[in-house]
Amino acid sequence: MGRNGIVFAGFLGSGKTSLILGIAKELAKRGVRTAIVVNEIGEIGVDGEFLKTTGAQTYEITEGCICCTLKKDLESTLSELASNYNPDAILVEPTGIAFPSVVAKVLGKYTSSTLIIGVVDAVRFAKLYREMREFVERQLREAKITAINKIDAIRSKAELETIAEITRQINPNSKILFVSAKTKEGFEEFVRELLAEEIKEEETVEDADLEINSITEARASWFSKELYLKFERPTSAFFVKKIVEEILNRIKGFGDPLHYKIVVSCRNGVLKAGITEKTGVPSFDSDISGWINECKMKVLFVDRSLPQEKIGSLFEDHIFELSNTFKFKVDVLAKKHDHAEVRT
Ligand SMILES: Nc1nc2c(ncn2[C@@H]2O[C@H](COP(=O)(O)OP(=O)(O)O)[C@@H](O)[C@H]2O)c(=O)[nH]1
Ligand SMILES: [Mg+2]
Repeated sequence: MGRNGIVFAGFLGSGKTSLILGIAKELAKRGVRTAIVVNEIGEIGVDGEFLKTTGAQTYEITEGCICCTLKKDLESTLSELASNYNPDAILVEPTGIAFPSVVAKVLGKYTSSTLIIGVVDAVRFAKLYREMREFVERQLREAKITAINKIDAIRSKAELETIAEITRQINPNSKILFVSAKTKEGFEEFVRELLAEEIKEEETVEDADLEINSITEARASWFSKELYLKFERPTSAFFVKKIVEEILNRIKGFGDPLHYKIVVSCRNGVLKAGITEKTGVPSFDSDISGWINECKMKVLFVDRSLPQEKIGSLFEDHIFELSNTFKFKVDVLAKKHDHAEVRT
């Protein structure tokens, strides 16, 4: 078997990381050596620790730093992992990038086959398609497989068919699969298809603008931060979950979320929670239990109506209030920027 590379395209919050997590677990079961490369908005890699729980070698490339260009960092990360880890599969999530084929082209230098998967958020498809039609179409046009995700949240078969029909018109050559990263419905077939595909990408966009992404297209702002929380006394995971929920709901109350996410990691495990719509409620992708003395908290808020400073001040005010209620001390962790493999 050669080395397979898979690029996950798709709008912010459509479920790319969740799908990668599920696939990495499946590949691990099959004994496939897997590496994951995620490219994050902001200076903090939020999902790395969450993804690392699959056992796959995980690398984060963070953006929002002037020393970075995605292409350069992707090259150096891939070259490092190819020689140090020699994986059979490399799963890449370039956060909301407009031209996945550019990423596939770079990836192709280190793999024998590359495949682009367009991830569609079934819940928000109509809204995103209405508001960012060109962006959505551009991404889907480059996909060999279109994964219509979050089918667990859609009750009507007709609605899913309509989404499929629109994506089919955008790209008649793409294979359409219905999946749920949450309930794993349709997942078996999805993984089977991924492993069966052996496609060398031919069409690539030369000199495409890597600055165009979900954030710029939606004219959104982002705020990210990494904190260290130390509780005065052992605190139930239930309350830590409550804190996370409170923060997400509070900021949502003021803003218009495209994707908010919070990852809490501690000795008990990793908790990830997120929200992708103003009308939505926080969803929990992984959980922790037991008693907690201290934890690391990484947050990323991508919002369409609040400027960065406003998100920052709302977050800071609220965490201060919560620290009084739930009795914890907060330290802001220094920003790291070493493009390194994720370590806990
Ligand atoms: N209901 C449902 N929610 C999902 C599914 N996949 C992802 N989500 C939620 O969508 C949000 C964004 O997921 P994430 O994987 O972080 O999206 P990404 O930005 O594309 O990487 C999270 O809050 C997930 O809980 C799914 O299949 N069903
Ligand atoms: Mg993600």
